[in-house]
Amino acid sequence: MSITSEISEFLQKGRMNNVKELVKKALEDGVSAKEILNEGLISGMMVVGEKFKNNQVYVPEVLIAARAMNAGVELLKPALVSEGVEPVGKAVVCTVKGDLHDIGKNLVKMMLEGVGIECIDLGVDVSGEQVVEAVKQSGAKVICLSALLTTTMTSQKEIIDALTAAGIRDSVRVMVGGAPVTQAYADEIGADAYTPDAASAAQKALEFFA
Ligand code: B1M
Repeated sequence: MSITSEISEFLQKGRMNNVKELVKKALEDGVSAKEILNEGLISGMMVVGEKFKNNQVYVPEVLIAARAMNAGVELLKPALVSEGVEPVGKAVVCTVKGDLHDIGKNLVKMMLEGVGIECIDLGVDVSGEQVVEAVKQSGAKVICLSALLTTTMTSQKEIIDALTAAGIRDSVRVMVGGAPVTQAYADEIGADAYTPDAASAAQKALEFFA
């Protein structure tokens, strides 16, 4: 088995220390940071994301895999910068105004990062003005809005309205999600995409950057 496949396997099992050791070893052996990232870390995270989507693994497994992934990425960062590997693109991620649930939002962020998308995480209880400001400052092209309450789904529309009012609606793709959100609701509020889970969100975001 190649060292990148081993990294992928350990990542899927959430074995952070093994991932760190093997990432260091791969770098020492002259494997490029890009290859370690794509063939090891990202490919492992894609497997976890797919299993999560199919209910073969659950939130804790995703969180420990993501922790292993983040540890591996940290070690790769200096080499990635010197190899000139650009992130796929930038996305703003947040839980909308009035809503404090952040577990799903964090999973979305991790999955996006897992496929190479740089995330600007605005946290929870985020207003349209904050999103507009973040988009202007970062140049992000994708926005992921999480809402877990029927009472806060409307904040997703308010954020889309704020983007329109600021004249930047057409320069971004707005993705919505969260337990009470549906495709029909996404269509109604003029979102560009609805995805039911974090893995699909990452896949959809990749399409928007293609
Ligand atoms: Co709250 N809560 N909660 N809660 N909570 C729910 C959501 C609820 C369904 C529980 C219930 O009554 N059965 C209910 C909402 C009812 C409704 O509106 N229909 C509810 C309520 C009522 C409340 C309070 C109002 C309770 C109160 O104070 N009376 C209060 C509100 C606080 C607020 O936000 N202002 C409240 C508070 C809390 C806690 C703080 C205690 C805690 C949150 C802790 C935290 O997040 N740090 C909490 C929790 C944990 C839950 C439940 C139990 C679990 C939510 C969760 O994390 N699920 C939840 C019941 C439930 O869902 N079964 C409940 C796991 C997570 C991985 O799933 O977030 O759905 P989820 O994310 C999924 C997808 O939805 C999708 O990807 C993820 C999986 O891949 N996804 C996206 C999510 N965001 C996305 C964005 C995207 C794409 C996909 O963008 C593109």
